[in-house]
Amino acid sequence: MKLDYLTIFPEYLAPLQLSLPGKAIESGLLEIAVHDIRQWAHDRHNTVDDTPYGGGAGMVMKPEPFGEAFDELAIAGATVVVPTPSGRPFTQADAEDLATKDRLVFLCGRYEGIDQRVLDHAASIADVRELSLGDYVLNGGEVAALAITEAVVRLIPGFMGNAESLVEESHQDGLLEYPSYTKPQTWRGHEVPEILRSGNHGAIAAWRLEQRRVRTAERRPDLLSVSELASSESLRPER
Ligand code: 6GU
Repeated sequence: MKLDYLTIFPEYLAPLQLSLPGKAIESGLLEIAVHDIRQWAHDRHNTVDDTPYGGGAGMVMKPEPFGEAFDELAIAGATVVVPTPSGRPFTQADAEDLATKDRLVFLCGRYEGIDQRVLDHAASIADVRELSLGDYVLNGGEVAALAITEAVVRLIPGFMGNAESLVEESHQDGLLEYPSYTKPQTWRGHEVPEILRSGNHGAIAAWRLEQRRVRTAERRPDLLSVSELASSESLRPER
């Protein structure tokens, strides 16, 4: 998979060369290119933003540098990912879909956003996905692009060392993960639950499933269907 990033803060994306993606780069599974949008700005100050038509606060990223970047990078046919709080919520399903693509081009906007025509033009030659990480505001798309990248590349076959930890995972089936424990058996007065040391694999699986349901009901009730909520032991009204 080829990954391109357009940003005015290329240093912000330095972590791409570290950690998990780093190994995938060395193995040739991933090819990563970070581009400073200012290289396609040609005035004396390499201006990439301007005041908004219609007035209002902040600055808008100008279209021309993006246009030149699109031409030089030949983005036609690519999947263009635009991290923005105005996007649709980014989910594991999006990550799974993006993991099947040959080429992702991330547009990292700063300021109040990118001129809409950049997105309209990109959509005429490529598959554009405007995605949000959640209901809060970041200063720009860089950190979101890193998060989306990590969610995607770990799904590429051959990327993760441990295939099992991919399967048995939160959000694959709509429930949060069960709590995990390792040695020692007692730590600072806290015990590993007895059942996990019982050797009864059926009972352990049942306990873990119940933990997942309780956690999900407490922390993410939005993930549970009405019927699952009603059948959850602790939440059923007493009769
Ligand atoms: Cl994807 N981008 C920015 N700039 N802010 C965000 C976001 C994305 N998701 C939540 N806030």
